[in-house]
Amino acid sequence: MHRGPGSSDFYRMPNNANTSNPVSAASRPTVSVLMGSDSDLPKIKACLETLGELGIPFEAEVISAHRTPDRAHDFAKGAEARGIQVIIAAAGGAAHLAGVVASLTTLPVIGVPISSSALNGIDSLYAIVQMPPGVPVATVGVDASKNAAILAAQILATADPGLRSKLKAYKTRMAEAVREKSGKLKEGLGLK
Ligand code: AIR
Repeated sequence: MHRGPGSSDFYRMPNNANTSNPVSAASRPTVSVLMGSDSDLPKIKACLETLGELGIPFEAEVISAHRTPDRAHDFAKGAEARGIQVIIAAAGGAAHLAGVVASLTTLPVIGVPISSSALNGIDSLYAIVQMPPGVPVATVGVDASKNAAILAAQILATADPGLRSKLKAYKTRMAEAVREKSGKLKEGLGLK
């Protein structure tokens, strides 16, 4: 059974008042953000915020490859038909969610290793990154959920010139911020 974007177990981020490109509540999600547990949410917030800032409609859901394997299967099988174009899957520990989902869809899957266990994310990273040939998961760094959002945006931008412009503007702002920091640092060290 596929759960549609309007059903109660899907979470749609509300409009972000801080962004110049608010996500319309009526927009159909193109990115799905999965997390293995609600305890992962603090590490995923940067991903959700970045998607919102870029004006990308998204959905978010807790699905565990181990605790809810049937839901993981149903989600992966139904995502493409619902219009999802990129899947971000975050999990900690024995983090098999991204790999399981990737095995069931041809949509690009981005894995986010979460540092939620005693092994501080090394286990999650290894569980996600070493996929067998034929079933890739694009793995970002441990807890690097912002990068997952940017990579998802870059994938979508290959067919979306408007989004490409937003990403170019984002990179320009980032470079300006670094230049500013460098100036302040030199000033602080008396190297001007
Ligand atoms: N997890 C949940 N099902 C499978 C896995 N690998 C992960 C979650 C979370 C960690 O287990 O992604 O990072 C602990 O989950 P919880 O719910 O016990 O806090």
